[in-house]
Amino acid sequence: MNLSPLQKARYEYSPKLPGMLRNGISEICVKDGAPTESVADQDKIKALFPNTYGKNEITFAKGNNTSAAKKQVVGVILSGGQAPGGHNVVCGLYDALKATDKNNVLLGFKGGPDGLLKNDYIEFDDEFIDAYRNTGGFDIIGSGRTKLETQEQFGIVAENAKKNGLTAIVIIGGDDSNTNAATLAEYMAANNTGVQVIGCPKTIDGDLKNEDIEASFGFDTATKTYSELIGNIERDANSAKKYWHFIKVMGRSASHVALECALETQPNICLIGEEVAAKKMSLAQITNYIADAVEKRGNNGENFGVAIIPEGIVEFVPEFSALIAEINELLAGQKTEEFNALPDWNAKYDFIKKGLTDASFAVFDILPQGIQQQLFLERDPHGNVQVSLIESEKLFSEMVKNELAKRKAAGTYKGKFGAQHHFFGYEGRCAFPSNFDADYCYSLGYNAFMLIQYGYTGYLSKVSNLSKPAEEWVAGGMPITKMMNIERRNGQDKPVIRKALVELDGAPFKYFEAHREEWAVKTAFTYPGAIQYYGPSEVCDLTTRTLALEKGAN
Ligand code: FBP
Repeated sequence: MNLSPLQKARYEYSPKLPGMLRNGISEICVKDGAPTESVADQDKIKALFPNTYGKNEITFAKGNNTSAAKKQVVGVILSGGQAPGGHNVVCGLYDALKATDKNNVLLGFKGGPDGLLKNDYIEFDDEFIDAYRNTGGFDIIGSGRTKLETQEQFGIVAENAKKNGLTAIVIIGGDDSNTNAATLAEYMAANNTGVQVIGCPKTIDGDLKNEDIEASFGFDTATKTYSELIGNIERDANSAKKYWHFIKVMGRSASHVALECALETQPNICLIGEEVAAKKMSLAQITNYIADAVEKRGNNGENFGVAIIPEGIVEFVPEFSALIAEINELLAGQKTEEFNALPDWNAKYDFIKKGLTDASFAVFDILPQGIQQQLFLERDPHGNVQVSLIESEKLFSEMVKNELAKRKAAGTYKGKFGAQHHFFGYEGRCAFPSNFDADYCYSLGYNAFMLIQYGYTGYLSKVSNLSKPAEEWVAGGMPITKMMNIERRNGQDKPVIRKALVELDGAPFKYFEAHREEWAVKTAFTYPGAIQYYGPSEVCDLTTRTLALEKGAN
């Protein structure tokens, strides 16, 4: 096989473990912490998780390993969107399992939760694992988005676990997947299957975190990758001085990715969905906010700039969410066929006008035609608008263009406006993990096995103190139920992990808020450059500005 020089070099990289896990398996003991409670709805969550609720947080420490000797057969899945470092979670898990007893077995179930349902797996060995160390992607076993949530599915998983003699299952996933890990753990415990379930916090979106889980893995590498690209674009903008670049970045719901990229690159504009929702901003207000910066810069002779738009932004605009809900209603059931049979866009436009309330039609009517058509034509299998496909970078640039034309006619805007559009998402999800993600993920996997070995179930592998060097990281476990509350999903009350949105009184947003007026008008770009894997630690091992600010940096 032809390997790139970096790939070869990364195979040789030894991920750093937290100091407390470095003395070898026989030197890892458990320190019990306090019992836990769910973030809200304690009585309801307790009633739904009688076997796994309220357990103690734990940390590992250097000391005599007192876990019972037992042959372990562990199954692992990768679940949901790719995130850099997933391979290292599997490698860390494998290494800890084999270091404990070389007869232990790790099975990788293919294609995400489907692999557990179809009993489709491979058994890992050294050669297999070595080909994936410190590499990006989830191709080691693939991933999938099937939700493991029904009793019937749990029954099938339990059956397959029994067939393979599984003692534990590790689910590497985001908030939904770890919610399912908690429910599966409860099912396995309630049915005395003897199968433990452990979760690992993954998602580039950064929205699976709380005071215990400081970061989900992949966020560091993905945001560094996007920030490199945004910095390069900023330099191009500042060189050519002729374009405004509208850059959409991934993050299905929360705006953590956009915020981190803004902290790294100091663009002129960065929208934050959570702020838009809190201030109940309309599309026109957002447009004016961007147009004001373009106007001020243009009138200073700077007809260029960079605006970062989070992928999930439109769902945070109240009038837009109302419009989407009405469109979903308008085309429910048979009406989609009726709509599709209309001969041309004019006829469809009339149908839409008749079907929407005046308020929603007014919102619809100010959208560029391309976006209007997107709302009606690209629908998911349930007939709903696919909000994630909306090209919000084009939506806002078009609306800004129209607003600037009005300002030009009124004589207030004297500049020129030309736009370029970008979407950075898939570019970052499978990058070679940064040293931080390589170390963090390996530690999460290694630690997940220690939780298994010590008999825990329904726990999330937890590695904290992450803004410090790895030596000082703290390894342990947190009951997943601690992160749960009851939310309304598809018309039903469900126990779910609470998604971590950007906190408007949190240090990262406050820092951004304090600087953004200056960045909007001045050219204050910063250029993070490419991820560095080799070189001084302060260049290669540093994690995100978000985490640094959360931990008290200036
Ligand atoms: P997870 O929450 O599963 O980690 O996925 C996050 C994400 O990368 C989002 O940022 C993005 O909106 C979504 O996945 C895209 O997923 P897909 O490639 O399946 O359409």
